[in-house]
Amino acid sequence: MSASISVNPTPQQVLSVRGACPHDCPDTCGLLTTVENGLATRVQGNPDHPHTDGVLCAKVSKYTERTYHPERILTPLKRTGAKGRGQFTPVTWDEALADIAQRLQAIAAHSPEAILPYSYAGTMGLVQGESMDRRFFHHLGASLLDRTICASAGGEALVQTLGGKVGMKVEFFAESQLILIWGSNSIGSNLHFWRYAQQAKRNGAKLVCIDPRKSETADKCHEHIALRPGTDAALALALMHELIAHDWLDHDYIAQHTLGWEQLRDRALQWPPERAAEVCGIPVEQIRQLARDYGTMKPAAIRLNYGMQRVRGGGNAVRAVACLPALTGAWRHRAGGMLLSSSGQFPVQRAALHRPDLLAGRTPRTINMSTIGDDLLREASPTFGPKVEAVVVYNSNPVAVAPDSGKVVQGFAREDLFTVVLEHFHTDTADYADYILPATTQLEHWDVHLAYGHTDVMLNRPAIAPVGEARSNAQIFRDLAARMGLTDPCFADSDETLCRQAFGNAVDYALLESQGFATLAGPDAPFAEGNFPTPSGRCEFFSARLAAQGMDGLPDHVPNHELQGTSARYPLAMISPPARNFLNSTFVNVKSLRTIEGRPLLEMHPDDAAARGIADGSTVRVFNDRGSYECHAEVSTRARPGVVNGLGIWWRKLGLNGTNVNEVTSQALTDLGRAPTFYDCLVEVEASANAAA
Ligand SMILES: Nc1nc2c(c(=O)[nH]1)N[C@H]1C(S)=C(S)[C@@H](COP(=O)(O)OP(=O)(O)OC[C@H]3O[C@@H](n4cnc5c(=O)[nH]c(N)nc54)[C@H](O)[C@@H]3O)O[C@H]1N2
Ligand SMILES: Nc1nc2c(c(=O)[nH]1)N[C@H]1C(S)=C(S)[C@@H](COP(=O)(O)OP(=O)(O)OC[C@H]3O[C@@H](n4cnc5c(=O)[nH]c(N)nc54)[C@H](O)[C@@H]3O)O[C@H]1N2
Ligand code: SF4
Ligand SMILES: [Mo]
Repeated sequence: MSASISVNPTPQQVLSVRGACPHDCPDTCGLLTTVENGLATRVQGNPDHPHTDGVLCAKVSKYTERTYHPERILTPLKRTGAKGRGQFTPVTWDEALADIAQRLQAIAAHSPEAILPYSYAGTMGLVQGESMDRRFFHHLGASLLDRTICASAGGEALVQTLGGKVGMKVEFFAESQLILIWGSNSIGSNLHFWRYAQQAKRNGAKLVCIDPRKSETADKCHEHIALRPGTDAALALALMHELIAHDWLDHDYIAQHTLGWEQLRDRALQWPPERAAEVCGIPVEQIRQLARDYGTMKPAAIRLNYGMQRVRGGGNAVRAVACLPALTGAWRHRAGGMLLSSSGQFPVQRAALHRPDLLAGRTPRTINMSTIGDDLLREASPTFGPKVEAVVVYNSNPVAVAPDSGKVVQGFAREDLFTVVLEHFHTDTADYADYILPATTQLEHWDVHLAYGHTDVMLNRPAIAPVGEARSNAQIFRDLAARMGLTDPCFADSDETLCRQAFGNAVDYALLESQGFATLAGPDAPFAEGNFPTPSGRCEFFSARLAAQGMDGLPDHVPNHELQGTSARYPLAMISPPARNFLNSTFVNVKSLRTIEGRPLLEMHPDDAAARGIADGSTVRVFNDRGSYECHAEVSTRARPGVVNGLGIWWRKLGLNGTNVNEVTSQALTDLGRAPTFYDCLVEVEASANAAA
């Protein structure tokens, strides 16, 4: 391959520049951007990166459409209209930076914790996501943000059970005989794993999908187990019950490499398949068959994704599933075991990147990003601390993606809140900004990435010059630091220097530069001989650390906060999984992708629709005490009876009547990890009074 690489493409050249996909997706693909005369003309998958194999999803194949979008923000903007109206006027960088620096400094002088950074994984890059920004806010002594909105229930469950975000190498799923795809729509959200699963299928493997929704992935598996949302732990405990009853156990592995077997056995024996069938709402025979398959087909692998942990008992559910491979000794084989996230395997030098020493002994309060609605509305108090006076948002669109959006909107609409948003586009959140600062995209800046669905470090080189006056996030925080006169040399580190600091000597940077990726070393079957990164070195069925916090040391079924049968007013359980052509709320404004998605919709089983007189395609109102969401009904067996699927996450202003699905979701948190419970949500649905044609 002729990859001539240049950082500053000069005119009259055709270049092919290696990068990495920045999006919050397990696949972290290698990109190859064609640049002609300084313009990016095509973005393709890097054929030399094995996991990418030259293939991108539809979303990122459209990256030039997103990059050169006519609505791209090209200059700093200052608000001229009321908050939320989206009325702004262009200002110079000098004017914006001077005013922002002065406002933040004034707040920091009396109450640094009244400043709140708010960011997530709009880019997963370590430089544009967690480097200069952290240094800047640490220096100020701003509030810390608990970044829980996606994965912290499952993440905490893995830490407590396996010792970290660790698991199988994704490529070995191709050699499995049985694959359980559990709480994951792989075709939509983990395409490159699905390619390995397809290889396994061609080699004769059986694929089982465990998901309340009949997703595209469920369509392509041999079996689909459509359990009720929030009942996965009950299913996992019943599987354990059957493994015990039929002695499909690896006694030697259990004795040598696990902790708490006797207690777990007693717990599992309380879960005969009949009991779980009742809780999960599935046939008992399906559970028995699944247990037989899991107990007898080898090697057996589980691909969990985060879908199951967005309910009250999400942490326990992941813990219960994570016990299964140790019971059967599946870990002995490289094609056995499980994978939820591989991110804990990467030797990120976070102290070097974040520089927590800049806190200089201060311990600011921590605010949970999942309760931003309530927290922006809280007054000062001894328990909460000062009222939030300034929020700086980057790599996130909380007005669209955070739960209970009625509250979030109210919070961001506060006249006395100073809001700065670093963005590419006029998102729902940007509409509430006092200043919008134009940020570069992945094609325009340096970054370095870990992945949560494979084990390669990826380097991203800029392919084109910044569009308009855009600056990288790191540059913007560097500029703000300079305005404030911060002299620590760490505020002068360039983006490329930050790339090198992210892994220090733990990764061969020369290799990253020459081939665009570097594969982490590590055994093919990491837990074949135990060696779990837990305190005991074993797979911890029983977690002494949880017990010490007064929690259940064993996994259990923890029922949803909003349990069906307990509310006559809101009888339907709603889940809101991702739409295939959006990535969370990113890409909703890319017309070609929005056209494929069509319109905001709610999948509803024909029985539930008929009982409410709702016709396919009609406009409906989905509501509960928190709010009301308007969308189109899609009457379909993709939804199981009693459960509706509100596919996410539309921009409010591009949806119907300025609403999206998070109008109805709640700020209640999970059992572990302080995470949101998006899929633990009761609603009612009715034909909309506004039913337009
Ligand atoms: N195309 C696309 N890809 C994405 C995203 C996107 O928005 N669009 N989002 C990205 C992000 S941020 C993440 S975190 C990842 C992973 O994101 P995930 O949230 O894991 O998303 P999915 O892979 O769609 O899998 C979720 C599946 O879980 C199912 N589900 C819902 N409730 C339950 C339950 O209680 N039990 C079980 N067993 N299943 C349940 C849903 O129906 C859905 O099919 O995907 C990433 N990839
Ligand atoms: N109802 C419901 N709600 C959900 C979910 C669900 O399944 N159901 N999923 C949840 C999950 S898993 C997640 S991860 C969250 C995701 O929520 P967010 O992390 O907020 O993700 P996005 O909606 O993709 O918004 C990311 C924003 O970052 C911007 N961005 C991208 N790159 C850069 C950059 O380099 N610089 C700057 N300044 N900005 C950039 C993009 O333009 C985009 O507007 O949503 C959660 N919300
Ligand atoms: S969103 Fe995922 S599948 Fe699509 S290009 Fe990025 S990493 Fe690859
Ligand atoms: Mo996520």
